[in-house]
Amino acid sequence: MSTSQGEQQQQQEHAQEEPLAQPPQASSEGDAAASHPAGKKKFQRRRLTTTGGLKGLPIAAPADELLSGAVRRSKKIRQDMEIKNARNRARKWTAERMDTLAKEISKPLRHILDRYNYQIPILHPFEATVADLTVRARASRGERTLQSVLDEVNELRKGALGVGKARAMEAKRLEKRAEILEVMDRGYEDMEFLFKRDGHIVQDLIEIQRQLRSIPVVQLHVPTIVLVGAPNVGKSSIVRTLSTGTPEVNNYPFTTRGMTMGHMFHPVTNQRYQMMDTPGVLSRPDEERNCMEALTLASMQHLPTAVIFVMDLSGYSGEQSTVEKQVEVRNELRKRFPRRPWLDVISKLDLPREGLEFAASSLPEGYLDVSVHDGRGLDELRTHVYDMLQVIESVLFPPPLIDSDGEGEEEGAEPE
Ligand SMILES: Nc1nc2c(ncn2[C@@H]2O[C@H](COP(=O)(O)OP(=O)(O)O)[C@@H](O)[C@H]2O)c(=O)[nH]1
Ligand SMILES: [Mg+2]
Repeated sequence: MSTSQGEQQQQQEHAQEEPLAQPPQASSEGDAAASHPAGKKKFQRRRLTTTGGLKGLPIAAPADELLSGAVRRSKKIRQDMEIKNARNRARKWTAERMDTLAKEISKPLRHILDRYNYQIPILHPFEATVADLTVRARASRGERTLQSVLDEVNELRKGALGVGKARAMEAKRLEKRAEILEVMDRGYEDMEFLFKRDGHIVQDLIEIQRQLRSIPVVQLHVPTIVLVGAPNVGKSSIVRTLSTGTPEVNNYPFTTRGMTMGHMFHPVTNQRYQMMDTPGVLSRPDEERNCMEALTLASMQHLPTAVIFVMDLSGYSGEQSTVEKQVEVRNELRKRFPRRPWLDVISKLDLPREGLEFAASSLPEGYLDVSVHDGRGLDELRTHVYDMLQVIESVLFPPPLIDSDGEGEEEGAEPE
């Protein structure tokens, strides 16, 4: 793909992202237990200090399997032949079958609801943000949110218990054996009707589970360098060039654009580290930023990362990424994250540069010029990356960025 085609496509993809209805929660300051859709409880449990919490969420069985399993198990219940009176025997039989039918449906649903209510509020703050973005992206497509799905699953569960109870009670009031057994049949019919009408909600839950579980797990113990910058400035190209081996592409459920994740090894210590490309950030207020930008901000806020900020002065990055706007974003983020190990890189050295008069006076000091096309500056960039690694090790690991209470470092709260 030519440079300009690639640019156009990326610009379009970026433009298609829906703006968020609310400002992205890029800050770890808020109480996630209170602000997350699934987090109703007032008291605060300790947040996880590791990632991977979303993978631990249970998976629901499809509605038809749930129903057929419950029917099968309830129908295994036989009549109690010790009871000689046919009416009493039928009453007990009906009550037991209806009770089992309802409980076999309610129990697994209850288990799932409990696990969600427990797990979501204590997710690692980065994963909490990603889960939130996933759910919000669904809502912006007019699909149900996680909380409304969980509420409706709970209604289905209560409905199933209601059917079982009502038919068991009815059987107790009837005198004739034949009528009692008819009530049992109607109980099974009611349950089938309930599932035909509302069973789709279980499918919705499975769909959300699939999305949440597909979210890539970021390794917190491996030092990570994130490449941040406007769209199209050459971030992914730098990750690919510096990586050892083929970089992975991480896919997030709320965007069609994958994020490149490369691995490198320190030449002397052989220490492994990660280089992560992030979605482009535009110069605009947080309220107008989309899910992708929120993801970038969350990775800077909540992950133990060093930052390479990439700018492209060639004028080939498109209208949203003029030199002026790129400098604005750079300065905004630097101010927000003053303590991050940080390196400014200017990419595409092989291309002519536009707006140099403006750029010359406003570019950050100490930036590095590189071109992945002709290789200039890459050795120097590698050396800087190794130096940053030492800084990440000493600055970001002891003391940890994310403390045991799960509150991230309040960057920007104090001057450097
Ligand atoms: N001429 C030139 N083009 C580059 C260079 N680095 C990246 N590009 C091109 O710029 C476009 C965007 O690059 P990409 O790495 O996808 O940018 P990202 O959106 O910031 O990840 C692609 O078409 C690249 O081929 C470079 O050093 N020189
Ligand atoms: Mg990219």
